[in-house]
Formats: sequence, C-alpha cells, structure tokens
Amino acid sequence: MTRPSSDDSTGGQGGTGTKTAPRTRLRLSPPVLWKVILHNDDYTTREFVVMVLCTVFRKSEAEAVRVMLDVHRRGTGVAGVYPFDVADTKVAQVRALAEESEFPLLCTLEPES
Ligand code: TYC
Repeated sequence: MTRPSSDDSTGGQGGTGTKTAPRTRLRLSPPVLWKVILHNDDYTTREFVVMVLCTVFRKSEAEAVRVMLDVHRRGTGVAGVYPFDVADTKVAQVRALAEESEFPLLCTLEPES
C-alpha cells in the first residue's frame, strides 16, 4: 500500500540530486476494525448460535435471533466489529464453545472495508 504524500514536492529523485527529507513526525493511521463473521452450516442448532451471540457478543435475545436468522438465510453474517485483539479473542471463544459442544460452527475475521 502507498502512503499519500503531501510533502514530496521535489518531483521524486529523478536525477536532480534532491532528496526528500525523512519524516520527523509520527503519523498514526486510524485503527483498523475487524468483523467477526459467523458462517451457516446444517448441524449447529439455532439455539446454540443464539447462546453464542448473547454470551460472547453481548447481544440481546431479540438481536441474537435476528443475526442468527440472517446468517441462516444468507450464509454469513457479522456478529460484531472490534479492534483486532478483541475480535481475535471472540473468535477463539466461539471456536472453544463450538468444539466443546461438538458443533461445526465456523467463525472467522475480516478487516472492515
Ligand atoms: N442452519 C442452522 C440450522 O438450521 C442454524 C445456524 C445458524 C447454524 C447460523 C450456524 O452460524 C449459523 N440448525
């Protein structure tokens, strides 16, 4: 990825002998958020998915049912959007719960836009 340049007005280093001064100010890029994605399957029960959405993603029962049905109908759905460390922990929690209950529920991460 290229970083937008605002201070390189020398036209690059195309033989003029001019060098661009190194940046002295630290530029912080905006924090990248990650989507936690739930995937549909034919074996995990609806109740289990709703329980996961309520406990891991702190959804109300009504919102959990809505998200679960969305995943069930469309194939995938967003359980939540978080900074990387939080999202990664939630994926690990979902996987641990699914494994414990022997459901094949798949949960993955995607960078937000
Ligand atoms: N399709 C499952 C069923 O009918 C329910 C389900 C919903 C499973 C969402 C996974 O992420 C999921 N029992």
